[in-house]
Amino acid sequence: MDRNELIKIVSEFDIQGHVAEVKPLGTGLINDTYKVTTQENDCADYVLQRINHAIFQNVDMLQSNILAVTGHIRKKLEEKHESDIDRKVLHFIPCKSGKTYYFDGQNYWRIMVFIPNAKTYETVNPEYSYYAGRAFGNFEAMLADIPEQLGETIPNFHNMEFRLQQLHEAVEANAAKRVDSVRFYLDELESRSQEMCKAERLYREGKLPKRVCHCDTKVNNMMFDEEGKVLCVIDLDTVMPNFIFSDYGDFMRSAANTGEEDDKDLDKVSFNMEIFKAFTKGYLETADFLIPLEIENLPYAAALFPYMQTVRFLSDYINGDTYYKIKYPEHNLVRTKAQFKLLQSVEENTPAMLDFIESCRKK
Ligand code: GN1
Ligand code: MG
Repeated sequence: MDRNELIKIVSEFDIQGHVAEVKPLGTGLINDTYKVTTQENDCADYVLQRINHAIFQNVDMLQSNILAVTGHIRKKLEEKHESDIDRKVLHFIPCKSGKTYYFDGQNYWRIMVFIPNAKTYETVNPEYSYYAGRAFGNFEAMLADIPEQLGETIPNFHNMEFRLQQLHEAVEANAAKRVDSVRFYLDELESRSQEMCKAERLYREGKLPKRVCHCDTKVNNMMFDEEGKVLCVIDLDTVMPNFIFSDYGDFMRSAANTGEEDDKDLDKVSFNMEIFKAFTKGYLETADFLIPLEIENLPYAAALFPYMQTVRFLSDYINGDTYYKIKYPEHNLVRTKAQFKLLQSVEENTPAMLDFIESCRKK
């Protein structure tokens, strides 16, 4: 989309100032994100996003979830007399018709205020990871008493049984004729399927609760300030009721990987126990609502997410790359292999993880 078209879309919103520049921002795999710089020094800059409505099909639900969440967090921060609130919670600007998004006939757009002097990272050190753990525990704690009932913006998003069913359907259809080349991974995934669907079973048995979670806690979805403290959590599209394993597990998957999510060099991929320890410590300090079953299963969560992501990347590869943005033809296969390698490393570290969690609980 060219600059003038983007500026035209920005003009549909009630923003302050005049647009100087619109440039792509971030590395998300789903929505398209742009930074909108304004000409005036005393006006905020903005973030413009094209919502991927093939994936988020109910845009009204999506936006009302986000508004409920940001409104509730803002209220909590105000009650605590926090400073710098505008950098600690996202602020969406309505469009001129009053809606929280603009539909141009084809695409859905939204705008939020750009948070100044904040950074995102693709990797973090243990110190930042500790702050991140505290931030996600705190995020979930703040949302524990949200009065609105949030909708599932992507039905069954982190439902492992459902993701395996999708994989089975992909294999059955074999649309891109790739199934034969990935048998090894299919067998490896199958042999773990019972264990990995444990959360769904515990939920059905009434033992495991769902809570309001973020559900996309990749490390690059947090904004850090100049000192490495977390200002806020961004990318709120997937905030919905889920097991806390989602937030814990997806952060571990993205931050405690010594390699890249899509590393071609599998020797670089392994589970970083220092990041795990720092995050877990921070998380357990603020997530004071957790029940023992949730705490005991944090290592399960750390395995579940590379497992689920292997299933999702592999399904997309088999389907012929219809979901995730790819940079080259075999990208989803490379991602599959890297996530599977991470899973194996998590499995090797599980006894040590259990010991560490036990030691935190004794304190
Ligand atoms: C997607 O939008 P982004 O890039 O932050 C995906 C996550 C995956 C992640 C893998 C809505 O997140 O679930 O874990 O890619 N989001 C959606 O990198 O599917
Ligand atoms: Mg993102």
